[in-house]
Amino acid sequence: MFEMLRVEAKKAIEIIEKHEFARIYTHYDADGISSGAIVALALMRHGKSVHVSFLSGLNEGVEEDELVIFADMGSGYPDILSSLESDIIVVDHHFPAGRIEPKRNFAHINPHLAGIDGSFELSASGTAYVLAEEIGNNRDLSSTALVGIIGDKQKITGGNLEVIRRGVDSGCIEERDGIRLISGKIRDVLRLSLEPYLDFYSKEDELDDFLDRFGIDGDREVDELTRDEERKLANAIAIRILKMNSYPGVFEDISGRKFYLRDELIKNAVMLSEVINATGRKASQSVGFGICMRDEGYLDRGYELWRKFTEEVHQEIEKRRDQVTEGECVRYLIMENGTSTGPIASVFSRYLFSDKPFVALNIKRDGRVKVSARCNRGLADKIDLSEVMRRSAEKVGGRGGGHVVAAGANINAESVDEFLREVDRLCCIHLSSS
Ligand SMILES: [Mn+2]
Repeated sequence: MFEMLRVEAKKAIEIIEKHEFARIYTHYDADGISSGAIVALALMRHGKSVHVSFLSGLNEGVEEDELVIFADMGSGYPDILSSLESDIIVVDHHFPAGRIEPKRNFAHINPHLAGIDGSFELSASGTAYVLAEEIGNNRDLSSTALVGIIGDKQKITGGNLEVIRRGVDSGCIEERDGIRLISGKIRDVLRLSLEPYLDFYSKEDELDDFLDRFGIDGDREVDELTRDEERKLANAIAIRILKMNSYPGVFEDISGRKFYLRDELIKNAVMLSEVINATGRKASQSVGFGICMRDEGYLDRGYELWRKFTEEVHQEIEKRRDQVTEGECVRYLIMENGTSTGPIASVFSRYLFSDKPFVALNIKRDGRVKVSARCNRGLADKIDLSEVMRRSAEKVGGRGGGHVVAAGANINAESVDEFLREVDRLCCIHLSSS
């Protein structure tokens, strides 16, 4: 399955061998942090030294160096790649846009260029794992790849399944039947979970009724449930999700298999991914990176950031769900100095408003606007949000892109109205032309 990726990975290794040092730029989300850790560990084990920086996008400004490696970013920015006086390796799964004319040595490891669906079937972390496996004996890093697979809400199929299979074969990933949930007592998990989102956060009485009705002991640890207890819980969650008018695919997305990771500091793969994601969202990527590098010193801080971030997102969801504006073909929410837009847009588009794409805008004090657009896979057959974000942002002098189901943009505050009109118009065109 990875033959074509491995050809490009071999090219990357030829470039790596010319250098003693690599500057690594990676994205600040769970897929980016885990990709960065996989590449960094593989290079360090191979005797190279590295420096890792986290960016929210490539437009943030990148320093040239002898060897620059981009992880979970790069493929969508051919102009920037073409302008750098550096040897460049891109390890990405975003859809490649435009022609890259590299000034020096260049390798582009991207599933889309190798016959694999990078939107759903191979994350950047999985792509980084393919490179790591080519560099040396790095099979244990397959468990780190799961952080990005889960973080990017990818499917456990295709390339991702192949990465997991390698981990299972080498004993570092343990697969169990069940649903993928965070760790903790059932009561806390149901209240705090964002994937699935179950709308219990400040509804403690409703949660008690729910547990009673299904005969579930809320004090049991999710990671220690018997098969029967697990089945009962899964059934109750499925019913809850159905009643919320969610996108029907959400239950399928979390059920079937769950994963425990022998070599990681946090054994439950979902919990690990959530903690890493939270560190990025709270601008403490180095904590998440440290946890991916398996340095125990970062663990307590990671859990603390996770708790804080998760509670903030729940509070923001409850505060904002009545402020949502209905467009023709999208819904949107405009926040000023809000918390991060991505997690809120994800929950809204998958659980609370699943019939249209959702766009969350956060206007920051400096007048810049961070935009996150999300839709569920049911809508993705018709709408390509990466194109919608790219074109709408370009129309107002900003920049956008991403994935079919999860995309983003950066624009200026004065162009919000025009931008949203264009987003709505393009979504309508996508919907009607399919
Ligand atoms: Mn990614």
